[in-house]
Amino acid sequence: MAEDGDPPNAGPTRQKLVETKQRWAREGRGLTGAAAPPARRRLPPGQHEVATLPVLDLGTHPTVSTELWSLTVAGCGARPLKWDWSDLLAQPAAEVTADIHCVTTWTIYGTRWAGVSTRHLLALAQPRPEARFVMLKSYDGYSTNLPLDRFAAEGALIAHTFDGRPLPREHGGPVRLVVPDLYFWKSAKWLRAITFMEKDSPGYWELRGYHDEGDPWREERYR
Ligand SMILES: Nc1nc2c(c(=O)[nH]1)N[C@H]1C(S)=C(S)[C@@H](COP(=O)(O)O)O[C@H]1N2
Ligand SMILES: [Mo]
Repeated sequence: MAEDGDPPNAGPTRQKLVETKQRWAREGRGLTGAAAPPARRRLPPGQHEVATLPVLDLGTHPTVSTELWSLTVAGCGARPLKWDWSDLLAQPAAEVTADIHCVTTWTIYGTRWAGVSTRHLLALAQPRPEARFVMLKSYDGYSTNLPLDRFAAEGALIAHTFDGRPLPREHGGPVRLVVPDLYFWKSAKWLRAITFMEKDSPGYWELRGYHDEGDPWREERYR
């Protein structure tokens, strides 16, 4: 009865165990039915959750009325655009709900923004394919650079609304960028210009030791 290679004391007990296990295999015993590995954690490495959006900037909150605000878009052969407030409101509206991660280690879950998608802006401006980076410039003298594909990511907005209300001045109103996939310093408040670039060039914090790309999931805080 014993097959080749069976230990000499293999007997009826072991046979029963083998049959039971074969039945379990046929029945799929222990399978949860979960198709995918568990979703990745919500908090990027080194972050902690806060309940409300802090105010962080260089210390001056420029007063930019909606009458005086404008956004200039240029570079890399893009059709030069200059939007005033009514131009901005005339664009198709986009909304996003996103977790925001700041390099100073706070994270806030589920912030709600509305505005115009950067993809829509790109479709209008049509920079040449050589455009690989973007520089953002703000009314307080701030600037920040990011790769064009990060700027163009799903969920990236030129935002005029936060939490269902006009974006408050301290959070960059009337208009700021929101790029949820990168640390929040890439999301320029009081946005006034977007320039497409072939070659990368550092912005305010990037000149002062911050990472060039700033992906929170790769913990790209500093250079
Ligand atoms: N124009 C401008 N944009 C800015 C900054 C700034 O100083 N000036 N600070 C950046 C940093 S470091 C952070 S964390 C976020 C903070 O945005 P909040 O004040 O709305 O939370 O804005 C970013 N955008
Ligand atoms: Mo920040």
